[in-house]
Amino acid sequence: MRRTRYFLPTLKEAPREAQIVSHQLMLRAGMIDQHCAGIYTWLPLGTAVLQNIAAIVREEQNKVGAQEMIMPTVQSADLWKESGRYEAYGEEMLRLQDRHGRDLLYTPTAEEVVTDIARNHLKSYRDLPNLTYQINWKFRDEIRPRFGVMRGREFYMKDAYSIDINQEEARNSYKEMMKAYVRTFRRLGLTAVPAKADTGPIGGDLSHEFLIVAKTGESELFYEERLEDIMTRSDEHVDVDEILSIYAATDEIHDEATCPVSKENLKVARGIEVGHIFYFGTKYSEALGLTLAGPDNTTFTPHMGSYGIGVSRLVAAIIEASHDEKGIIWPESVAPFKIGLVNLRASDDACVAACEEIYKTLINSGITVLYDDRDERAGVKFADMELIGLPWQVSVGPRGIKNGLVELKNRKTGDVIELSCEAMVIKMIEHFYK
Ligand code: P5A
Repeated sequence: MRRTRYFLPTLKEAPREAQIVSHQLMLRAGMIDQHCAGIYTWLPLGTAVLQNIAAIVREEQNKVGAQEMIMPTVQSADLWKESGRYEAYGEEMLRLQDRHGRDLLYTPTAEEVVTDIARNHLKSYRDLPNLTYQINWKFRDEIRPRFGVMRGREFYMKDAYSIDINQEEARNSYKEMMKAYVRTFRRLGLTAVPAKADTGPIGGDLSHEFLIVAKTGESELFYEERLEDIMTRSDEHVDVDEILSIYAATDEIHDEATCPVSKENLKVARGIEVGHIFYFGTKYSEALGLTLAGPDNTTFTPHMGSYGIGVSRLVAAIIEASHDEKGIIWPESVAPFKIGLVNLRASDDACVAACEEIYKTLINSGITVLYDDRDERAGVKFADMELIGLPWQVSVGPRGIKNGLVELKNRKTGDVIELSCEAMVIKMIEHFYK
C-alpha cells in the first residue's frame, strides 16, 4: 500500500479524553474514530489489525473442531423472555421495537439463540457433541464506557458454544476450548493468565477468565509465577490438566486465608480480561426445553458451555502490553503491514527507483508493505513509522543507495543494519517463510 493512497490520519498529540496509552496510541495511529460514547469506526489500519487477530482466533477455533456460523445481531425478545434474561440483564441490554411494536434487542451474547437452534435441529445423542462459534458484534450499554475499545458499548467478540451429552463430556469440551485459548494467546504474543472466576450474568459453576498482565488492567489477579512460562511456551502442545493444577484467581475468588500458594511464589498483578469461558450445565437447555433422545428410548437435557474472546479489546490489550514512548510495537502475527518502506528523499530519482523495485519485489513475495512515498521530511516519516509500530522498517536514502545499500530496522529491538537491497529482500523472505 502506498502511503499517498492510504487513509491513515495520524495525529501528533493524543486527544485529551484518552486516559490510557492504548487509547491514546490507537487515536494517534489513525486506527479508530469515535462515533459516540463507546462506539467507534475502525479505520483501515485498525481494521487490518482487528481482522488479523480474528483470523488467528478463527484458525485456533477450527483446529479444535468448532464450526463457524453467523447469528443475528438483532434478536427477538421472546426467546430472552423464555430464558428469564430479558428482565435479568437489566440496563445493559439495548432494547428496540420494530414497526409492529414487537420487542427486539441488540445481542449482548447468544446463549439463547444457540439453544434455540439446537432445539430446532438436534434430535438425539448421536448429534452430539455440537460445537459452534461466531465472530460478531455485540452491544452492552455499559454505564461507563471508557478507555476506547477496551470497554466499548459496541464490541467485537468471538463467542463459542458447546452442547454435550453429560457433565463429563461437557468438561472435555471446556478443556478443548481452553487448549484453543492457550494457543491463540501464544500466537498473539501475549502472556495470558487463566484465572478461576465468577460467572456473573452468564451463570454456571465452572469458569475461567484469561487476563493479560498490564498495569492498566481493571481486575486484580493472584497466580503462581510458573504459570507465565507455561502460557508462553512456543509449541503447539498444551497440557490443560497441568495448567488447571496451577493456582490463579481473580480478586472476586481469591482468599488469602485459603490460598494454597506460599507468599514467595504468589504473584499479584493487574490484568485485562480478554477471554472468559463458562460451563453452566443445563441452565439454558432446561429453561428453553432442549431435550434430546438418549439411547434406549430415554430423553435427556444436554450440558452446555460458552466461551468468549474480546477480539476488539485484544487490539487495545496488545498495545498495553507492547509499546514504547514512540508508539506501538506490533507482534508480527497481527501487524497491519509486516514492513514499512521509507523513501527518505521523494525528489531523488535513484531513491524512487530503488523503492519502487523493493516495493514490487516484496509484494510479489506475499509480504505486506506500507510504502511511505510522501513528499515529507524524513523526521515526519520516521515518527509516523515508529508510531504505527510495523515490525520492520526499510529506509532508502540518497547516500546509501549510491552504493546500493539500504537500512533495515527492527522496531522491537531497535537494531539497525545496513545491507544491499537484494540481501534485505532475501532476509525478509527467509524471515517470514522460515
Ligand atoms: C462467553 C461467550 C460472555 O459473554 N457468552 C458468550 C459469554 N462472556 S463475557 O465475559 O461477558 O464476554 C466475553 C469477552 O468479551 C469481552 N468484553 C468486552 N470487550 C469490550 N468492551 C466491552 N464492553 C466488553 N464486555 C466484554 C471481554 O474480553 C470478555 O472476556
